[in-house]
Amino acid sequence: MARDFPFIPLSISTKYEGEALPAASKELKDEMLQRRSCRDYSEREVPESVVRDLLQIAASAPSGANKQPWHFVAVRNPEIKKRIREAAEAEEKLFYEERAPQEWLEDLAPLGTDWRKPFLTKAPWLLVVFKEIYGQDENGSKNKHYYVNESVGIASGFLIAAIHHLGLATLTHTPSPMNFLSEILERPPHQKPFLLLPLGYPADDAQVPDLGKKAFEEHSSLLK
Ligand code: IYR
Repeated sequence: MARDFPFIPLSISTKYEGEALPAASKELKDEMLQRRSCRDYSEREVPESVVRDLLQIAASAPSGANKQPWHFVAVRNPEIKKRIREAAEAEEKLFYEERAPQEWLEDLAPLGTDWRKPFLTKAPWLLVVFKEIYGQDENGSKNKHYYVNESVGIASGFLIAAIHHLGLATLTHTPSPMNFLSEILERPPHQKPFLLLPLGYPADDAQVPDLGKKAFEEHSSLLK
């Protein structure tokens, strides 16, 4: 096939043969099924190079027309984390005490959450994921982005899986509304807050709610 753009060989070769493949998938499954959203963090430092690697992994995700419609802001500065916590807790207080419908509050009850978000100052890093609703080059001209929510959701999944693989903890926190993140982090109008992820080691005494996942037949159908 004649192509107008350059192609290069795919640099993935067969990694597992025979029984090694099912053994590897089981090992990976067992590891991934240990992942939990964590709200209790240690103050132990996570090196900047680790955060850079994690964000490069997230930014390697597939995206619509390879537009990479995301921007990540990693916050370690205690003053900025404090401002984010105060703004998030103000929104959350309104959510829990006024905005949330009864059914939503009942659905959240098993999670044991409330408006207090100590993890926003305790975790050594806050990773803020922005979606870019359109692209903008240096001279200010706009270009289209495609499947933005899908793309940024996939990138966030890469990030969460990589964090877990390193034995670190995170949580997908979505204070609503979260425009305060654009103001505090001084982001341009084409970048909209998508997700807020604390990153750190879990606290030694961290606890998580005793929740289960759906059985295979409930979440998947295998047609043979
Ligand atoms: N944003 C609130 C409420 C909340 C909503 C959902 I959906 C959750 O899965 C968990 C919490 C909060 O962060 O507490």
